[in-house]
Amino acid sequence: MHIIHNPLHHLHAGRHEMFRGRLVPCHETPERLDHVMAELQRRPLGTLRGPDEIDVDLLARIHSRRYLDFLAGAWDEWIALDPANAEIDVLPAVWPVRGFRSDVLPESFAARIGLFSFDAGSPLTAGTWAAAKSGAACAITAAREVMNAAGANRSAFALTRPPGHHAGADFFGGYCFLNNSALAAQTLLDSGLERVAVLDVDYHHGNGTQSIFYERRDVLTVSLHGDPRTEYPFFLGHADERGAGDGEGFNLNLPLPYGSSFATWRAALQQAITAVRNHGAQAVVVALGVDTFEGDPISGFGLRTADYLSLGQDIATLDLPTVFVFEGGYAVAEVGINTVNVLEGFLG
Ligand code: SP5
Ligand code: ZN
Repeated sequence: MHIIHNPLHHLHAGRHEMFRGRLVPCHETPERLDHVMAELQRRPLGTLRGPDEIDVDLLARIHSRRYLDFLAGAWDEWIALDPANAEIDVLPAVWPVRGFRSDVLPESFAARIGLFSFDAGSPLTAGTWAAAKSGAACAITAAREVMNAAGANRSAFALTRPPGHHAGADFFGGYCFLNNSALAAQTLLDSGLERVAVLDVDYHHGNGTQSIFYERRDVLTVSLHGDPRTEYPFFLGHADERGAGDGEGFNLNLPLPYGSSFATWRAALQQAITAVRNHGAQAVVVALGVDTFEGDPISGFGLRTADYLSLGQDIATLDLPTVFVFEGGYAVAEVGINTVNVLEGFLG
């Protein structure tokens, strides 16, 4: 397996996220990725390297130009407002909801960061753009490796943060800025495939990925997640969202109740795998969050460490070129072993 890690990930290290009226320490920390790296040193599963240089034009295959321009310049704008801001993470506090205009780009920075986001839990820092861009390059590189490889080597892991599956074409949120899994899927298509699938096993619904591909039939999006009636991101991820226009029938949501066990979860995974197979996918991108773990501090499923081996084995039954992209998982001490268990189970 090709493992592409983001050497700049630590440049994104938010301090606080908004939770119940207070700023609390971020769950999405650099230590998460360090634990996966350490576990891969104990159990090497393949060659480890950094990403290729990529052109920002590739990001525009998925994201809007005005969003990319905003992200690239956001920190400088923040400092220009007040040099003392250098010590403070940026969090939005005002958003355009139903009935507001989103076509007019406001001059105000506070308004623009609201236009391009959907929560106050995803701090933007001095290094966010550099880290996210390098992370996106990891996902693109991983997809290219899978396309260039043959036989058993047709799998790759983009080991990167910040995560990506909540980020849409023109918004950030849920700790995500650039949609790494969507960029990997697009890269597979741009390299010659006609049908791919994104299988999202993170605890949270992959709202960004769903919205990016909602009206397309070349990318089947499938997500298993905590029921949005009670779980973040709340406003998307219901079972009746099946795609629209050309994409009708090409989105599958499998919401599961808070507290679901591995047995319940695994039955839903079988449904997801069947859907990927029926789509005729020529490759699959797995949005690999391990916040389904029973010990995760912000989630509510009951998967145990050994279950992640089975998860990987089940995905291997697809027998497809596979790009794994690291997403959530906040039980920091266990995130390495759980993630590497999936990859080891997959490799068999
Ligand atoms: C990629 C990913 O897994 N994103 C998840 C984003 C979830 N953000 C909202 C979580 C709010 C829970 N905060 C609980 C704090 C209790 N100490
Ligand atoms: Zn998650």
